[in-house]
Amino acid sequence: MRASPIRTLLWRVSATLAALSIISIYGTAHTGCGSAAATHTVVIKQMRFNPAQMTVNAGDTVEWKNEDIFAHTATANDGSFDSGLIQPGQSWKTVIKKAGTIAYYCRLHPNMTASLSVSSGAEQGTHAAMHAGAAGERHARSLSWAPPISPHQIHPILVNFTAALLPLSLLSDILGRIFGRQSLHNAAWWAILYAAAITPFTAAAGWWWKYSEHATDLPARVITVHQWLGTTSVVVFIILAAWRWRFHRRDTSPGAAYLGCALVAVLALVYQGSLGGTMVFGR
Ligand SMILES: [Cu+2]
Repeated sequence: MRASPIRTLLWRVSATLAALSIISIYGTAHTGCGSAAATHTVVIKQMRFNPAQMTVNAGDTVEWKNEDIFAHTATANDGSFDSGLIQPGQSWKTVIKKAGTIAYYCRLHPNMTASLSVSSGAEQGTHAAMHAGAAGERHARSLSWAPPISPHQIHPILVNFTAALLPLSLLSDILGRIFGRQSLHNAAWWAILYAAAITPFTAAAGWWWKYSEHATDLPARVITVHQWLGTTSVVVFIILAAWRWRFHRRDTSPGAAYLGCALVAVLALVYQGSLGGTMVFGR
């Protein structure tokens, strides 16, 4: 068996991950100021809220229009509003009731941050001060880190381990056969064992997400395929690890049947990742 298709596949997966990181890092603040009309529009375009800062009066309506190619949310840091998914071409609006500075962000792309300065009417003079305050908060948010506590934070983190360990195991076995190195086969065994151990947690976090408050955001058709493919892969990973153990125990390299099945599992994992990406980044 030649390694080049696997290498190509891994290159594509790495390139995709690198591109997604760049996309999520991209999108910084833009300074602007809205008018004092009763309805205000924030345009979401190219991973930005535009204007990033807007002054409104309490009781005004703010509408978010998504003119981007990705789905986004407008979610207040203080929980006072949450749009849910705004698909490309759609919009969402809400009445802002509370005065003060409301920082908000996109739950899918936490680097997308913006704020509303909500005046009660008598506070117009403090406009500049509010903007300065909002900017400070925005920068604090982009640099701050808090332990992941909700499933929509935990699942994407665990996914990385699942996504890395299985292809790593297969690649190690293939390279082990090419170079005749037992140490590579040992690496393949441990990688598949870790993959089988961590993937149930990845799937559990996914199910937890589905039954959490954010479930309404998830597109039904995609999540159905994603959840069952994910649950099936938990079982498949455990079977693969048990199968792989039989080779490890005898210090032999796995045969074509095992490698073929592992390759199918890797391809399913790539498809699974693309479904997850579709839900997070839109189409
Ligand atoms: Cu977004």
